[in-house]
Amino acid sequence: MLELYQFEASAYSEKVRLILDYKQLPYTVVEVTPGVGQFDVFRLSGQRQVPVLKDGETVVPDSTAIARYVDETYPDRPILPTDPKQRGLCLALEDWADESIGIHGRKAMIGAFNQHPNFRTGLLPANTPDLVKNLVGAVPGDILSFLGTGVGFGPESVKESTRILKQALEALCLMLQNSLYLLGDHPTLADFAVAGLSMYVKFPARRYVNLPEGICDKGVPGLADDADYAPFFEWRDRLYADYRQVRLGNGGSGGSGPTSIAID
Ligand SMILES: N[C@@H](CCC(=O)N[C@@H](CS)C(=O)NCC(=O)O)C(=O)O
Repeated sequence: MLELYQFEASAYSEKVRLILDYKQLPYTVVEVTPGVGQFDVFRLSGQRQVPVLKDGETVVPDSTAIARYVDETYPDRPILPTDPKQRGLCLALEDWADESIGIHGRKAMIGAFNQHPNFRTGLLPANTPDLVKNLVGAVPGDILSFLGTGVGFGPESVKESTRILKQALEALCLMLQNSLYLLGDHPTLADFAVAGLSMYVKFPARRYVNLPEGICDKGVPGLADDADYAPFFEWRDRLYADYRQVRLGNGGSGGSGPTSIAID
C-alpha cells in the first residue's frame, strides 16, 4: 500500500492526493507533525519537507517527483501527455502552479486572514461559541498560532501577490474557455497541480480536505468572490466532484476542537 507522508493543509500534498485519487491508487496517510515529525521525514527521505511518498522500499520526496514516479510506475489513467508539445506545456504549467500560484496563494491567504476576521473565524469548528469567535476576531495571530509563518509579509508584498494571482486566474479562465481541462479533453498533471496549489486562494467547496467545515468554499476576498474568476472555480469544483474522494478521518483536525493547521 502506498503511504503518503503529508500535512493535511499542505497544497503540495493536496496536489498529490488529487493525483492518487484520479489514478484510483489506494493509499494511507501519515500525518506529519510540523517540527518534531519532520525529523522522521528527514530520516526517511533525506530532506524535511512533505509530501513524501513511500511505495514499499521506494521513497520519493517532492510533489513533482511523486507525480512522475506514480505515472511511470502505475501507467493506467496517465497524467503526462505523450505528444511532445502537450507534454512540454503540461510540465511548464505544473511548474507555474508550484512556483507561482502556490507561493502567492499562501501569501495572499495569510494577508486576508490578517485583514478579515470573518475568514479567520471560518477555521473554527461550527459549534464554537460566539464569544470565542469574537475573541479570535479581535486577537489576530495570538490564538491562531498557525499563522505564525505570516510574520514579515508586509501589505505591499500581499498586494503584489494578489496582483499576480489575478493575472493567473484571468489566464486560467481564458485557457478553460473552450476546453474541459487546461490541455484539452482530458485532465493532466497541469490540472491537478493548478487545482491543488490554488487551495489557499479558495478552499474546496466540500470537505475533501480534512479541515474545519467553516473554511469550505471560503477564500481570499477580491479573488475567491470575484465573478470574473467564477469559471475557474466552477472548473475546479467539477474536477473535485469527478475525481477527488472525500476521506474524512485521515489526518487533519476533523474540526473537533480549536484548530491549529500547519500551512507550510
Ligand atoms: N517542492 C516541494 C515543496 C514542498 C513544500 O513546500 N512543503 C511544505 C508544506 S506545503 C513543507 O514541508 N514545509 C515545511 C518545511 O519547509 O519545513 C514539493 O513540490 O513537494
